Amino acid sequence: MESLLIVVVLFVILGFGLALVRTRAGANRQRIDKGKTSAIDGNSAPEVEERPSDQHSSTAVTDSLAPEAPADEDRLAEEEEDARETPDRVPTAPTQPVSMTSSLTRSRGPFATLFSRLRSSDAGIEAGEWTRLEETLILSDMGPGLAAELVTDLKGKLGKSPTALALRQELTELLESKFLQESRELQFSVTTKPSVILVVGVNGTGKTTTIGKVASLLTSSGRSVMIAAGDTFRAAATEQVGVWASLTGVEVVSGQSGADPASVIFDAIEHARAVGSDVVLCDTAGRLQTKTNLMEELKKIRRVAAKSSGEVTEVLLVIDATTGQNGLRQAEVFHGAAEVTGIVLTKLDGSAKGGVALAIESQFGIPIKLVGLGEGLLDLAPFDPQAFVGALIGEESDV
Ligand SMILES: Nc1nc2c(ncn2[C@@H]2O[C@H](COP(=O)(O)OP(=O)(O)O)[C@@H](O)[C@H]2O)c(=O)[nH]1
Ligand SMILES: [Mg+2]
Repeated sequence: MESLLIVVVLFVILGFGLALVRTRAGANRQRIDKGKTSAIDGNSAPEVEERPSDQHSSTAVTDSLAPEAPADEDRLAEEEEDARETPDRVPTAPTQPVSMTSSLTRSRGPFATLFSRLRSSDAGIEAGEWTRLEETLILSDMGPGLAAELVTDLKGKLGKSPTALALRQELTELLESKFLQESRELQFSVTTKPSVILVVGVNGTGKTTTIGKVASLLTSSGRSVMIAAGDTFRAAATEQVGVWASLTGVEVVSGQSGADPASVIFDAIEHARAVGSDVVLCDTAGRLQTKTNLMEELKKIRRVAAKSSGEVTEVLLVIDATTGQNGLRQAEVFHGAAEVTGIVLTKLDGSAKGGVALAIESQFGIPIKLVGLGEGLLDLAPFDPQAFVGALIGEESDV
């Protein structure tokens, strides 16, 4: 009898415990759902599907231009291949801007070591140091070809055994001279509204984050901005873009998950035109440059956007500086598919390989326009070659 009582009491306690756990889980789920909804609702994003006339016009354009459908298997393979897949992080508040010098600390490390060793030798640098300089240039991801060319040029100009100071000065001049582009400003149409900025690149490079940062930059300079949620592949992509938009107070136009991205972007541009927005920032899904179908999809996005009533003034390729030399291949293929007008080099704060910027610009002549220096809203800076070279190889006082 006594043991029966104990069993009954145990059951009652267990039941009560289970009920408590369920209630907590339910409360959590509700909180997360609420967060999702408010991110989208907060921007009162017009659903493209709710505007039949727009939908019709864009379908007509996209259908006539349609290449073969991109294979979803490619997307999945791509997601699996890409170990740097986006963790869907968004900032909760703007941060203080980060300086290029503090961001490139890791890139600068090998140069600082090299120059501090060279400085200790009064008699000019020794033969073996040229090899170390070349290695340091390669380590910073300028690429072996460019590194060898720089060392040959330096030897030609300075002789075999220059002082560390002379070497640093000449290296600075040479590196700066490799950045040939004069205009790094974002371009806007003077005749057509809206100006359209397509943002493209491989997975996880920072496209969506860059869109949030650029939206902040443009709205603070008085432009009215709209975001087209053109990454219709990843389920959380629209939500992510919505959070960035709510931080900057701009409207998002999105389509349904899996919708044709070209169509969503077209509709967003037409909507922006109708309400008089100055600029449409178009997010796109990440794609590996090796996937032909996805690059075809990108060409289609470019063509369809060009047929809209806006004007495509920029195609920004977002490259993760930590990818190093692969960035060169990305620049080549994306440029071939979408006529890239500028590079945004992100994650310079976490990279020891900032030199890829130099390799890309000197090889393809595409200007580096902006650099990402962190995850916050303000961690975006115009690219300044002199500041970049100074931050990369260290200040003169370091030598
Ligand atoms: N450290 C650093 N992280 C960045 C930068 N830009 C983006 N990220 C991070 O990179 C990850 C992927 O960014 P996301 O914008 O989602 O990439 P997307 O897939 O190209 O749209 C996120 O965790 C971002 O916070 C940057 O300039 N510096
Ligand atoms: Mg994204």
